[in-house]
Amino acid sequence: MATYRSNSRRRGRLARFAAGVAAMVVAIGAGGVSAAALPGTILDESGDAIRHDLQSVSATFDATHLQLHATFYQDTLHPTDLAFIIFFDLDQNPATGLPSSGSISTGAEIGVSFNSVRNRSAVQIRSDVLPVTFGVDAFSITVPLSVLGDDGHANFGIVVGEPTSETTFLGREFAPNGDMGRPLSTSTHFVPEPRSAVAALVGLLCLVLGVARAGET
Ligand SMILES: [Ca+2]
Ligand SMILES: [Ca+2]
Repeated sequence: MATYRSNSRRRGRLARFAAGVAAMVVAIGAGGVSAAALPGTILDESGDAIRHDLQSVSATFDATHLQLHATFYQDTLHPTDLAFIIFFDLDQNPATGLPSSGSISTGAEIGVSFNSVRNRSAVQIRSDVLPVTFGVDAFSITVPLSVLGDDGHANFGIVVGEPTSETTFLGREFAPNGDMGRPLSTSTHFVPEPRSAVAALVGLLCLVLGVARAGET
């Protein structure tokens, strides 16, 4: 277990952010997951947490937004008694950001935090508040890159637990497990916007037609 203090009132400054995460008292670790993960996705094993047993968390981005999505093993997610922080090492440099502390956050410059005692429908990132959508055994968050303050290329990880107050929680589930106490190592993944793909396809089609017509003349 670990105690985390998210900074709803202590806006966004890294030193304060670091001080909160440094409130960790005990860290837990667990084994790996054998299945291969898609790019930008961390898989987590079943049964390593009694509540909020994380199955996967993904972070993908396009030109404008970062999409975060987490799934949980059946009936283990309880949104009304939930807290989490998704950490991001924005510059993908473990030497900057949060120092190694035995937590999942080494190298992180920022966190997307949720605490059901504080707000049951929104996450906080620095001083910004964004909606979170809960589904069956899952949640999703859309973060504008302008709010993230980054191009989307980052390393990430998550700690999930239960709130102990508006600003603190016990972290019980970590992903990736193998990154405990080590720099965040899982990269977000770029996914082109559909309209960009369509535009590229139309462009390719025009090119092919142009070549065909040139061949006819
Ligand atoms: Ca799990
Ligand atoms: Ca960093």
